[in-house]
Amino acid sequence: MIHLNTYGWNDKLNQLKQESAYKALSHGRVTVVHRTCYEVISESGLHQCELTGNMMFGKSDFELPCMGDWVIFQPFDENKGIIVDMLPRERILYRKKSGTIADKQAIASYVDKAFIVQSLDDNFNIRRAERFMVQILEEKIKPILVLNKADLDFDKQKIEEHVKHIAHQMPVFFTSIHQPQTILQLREFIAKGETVVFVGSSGVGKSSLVNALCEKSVLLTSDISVSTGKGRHTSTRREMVLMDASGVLIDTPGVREFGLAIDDPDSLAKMLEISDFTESCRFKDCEHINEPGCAVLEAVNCGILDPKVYESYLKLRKEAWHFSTSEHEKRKRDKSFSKLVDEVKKRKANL
Ligand SMILES: Nc1nc2c(ncn2[C@@H]2O[C@H](COP(=O)(O)OP(=O)(O)O)[C@@H](O)[C@H]2O)c(=O)[nH]1
Ligand SMILES: [Mg+2]
Ligand SMILES: [Zn+2]
Repeated sequence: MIHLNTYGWNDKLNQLKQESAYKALSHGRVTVVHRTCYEVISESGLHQCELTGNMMFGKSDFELPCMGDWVIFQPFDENKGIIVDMLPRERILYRKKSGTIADKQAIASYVDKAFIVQSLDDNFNIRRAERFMVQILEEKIKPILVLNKADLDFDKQKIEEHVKHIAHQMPVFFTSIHQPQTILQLREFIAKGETVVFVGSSGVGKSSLVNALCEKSVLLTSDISVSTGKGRHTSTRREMVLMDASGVLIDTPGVREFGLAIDDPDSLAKMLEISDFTESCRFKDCEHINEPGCAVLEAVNCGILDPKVYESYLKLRKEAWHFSTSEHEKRKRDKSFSKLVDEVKKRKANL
């Protein structure tokens, strides 16, 4: 029998299950999603499941089950099943679908920690780290900055200076797959039953870190795919792995665009640690751009606040505003469209 506690099952989830009309059926966690097939790990093992029509009806893509979701299913045959219900989602990591503004796609749910992985070469980019951090905090997930390839030459002092302003919001680890001690430290940071997602550009060592943490080759890294020339994009590729007697690790392919899906742009000031200043602005509705008595501008001018952090704040805020307005517009549009459909139906009925 498989103990689902190691996958994060707990009393709270069990209570949620009792509220479902299907509480008598089996439950499990989605470990892989293929187009319409979901691999679900349950107490009795792995099941290949499909959704009932009801579960699909009227849903946007991002509302369908994703990796990490807890579902209720009716098993049949030896290892098949039909998903009939899904427990309310929590702590979801979204990515913006490329080319669209408000369309989001769920990467994983029930995430406890997100390791933002960057490598200590050209890849290190504090602005990008801020961006990931803000998105992750918004989802109530704990961000951790993992600076990998610490065996390479880098200026530690300079890096520490760069991450200073966000170190309160997220712990920073220096790691190398060639320095076991650093992997051990990272490992101790992952508690039993916790779910950890690895995000960051391709090539920074996410899959290598997962392998090092599991002390075996559970995932393909770019080394392997280069030498065999295949395997990198196979659909059966596993992304969720269980670490021995500990947490659940989720690898993601390099996410180039990790758009902000934030509804509350004001929370940004807090995340970037400039809310101490915003509270001292003369006007309550100060936008910190050119208002008199703006404490944020003052802090920039007298060198307390790094102008780069300030710029980053403005940029992220603009994007977040853009997102929340377009999300709002989209809802309005959907509403008026369904109204139109209703009217057409009515008119037809009257003919
Ligand atoms: N020098 C060094 N190379 C690493 C380290 N971690 C990973 N790599 C290498 O970086 C490349 C990309 O690793 P991979 O795990 O596939 O990156 P991913 O795309 O983020 O999953 C591979 O050639 C790894 O061997 C590290 O700590 N130090
Ligand atoms: Mg990888
Ligand atoms: Zn201000």
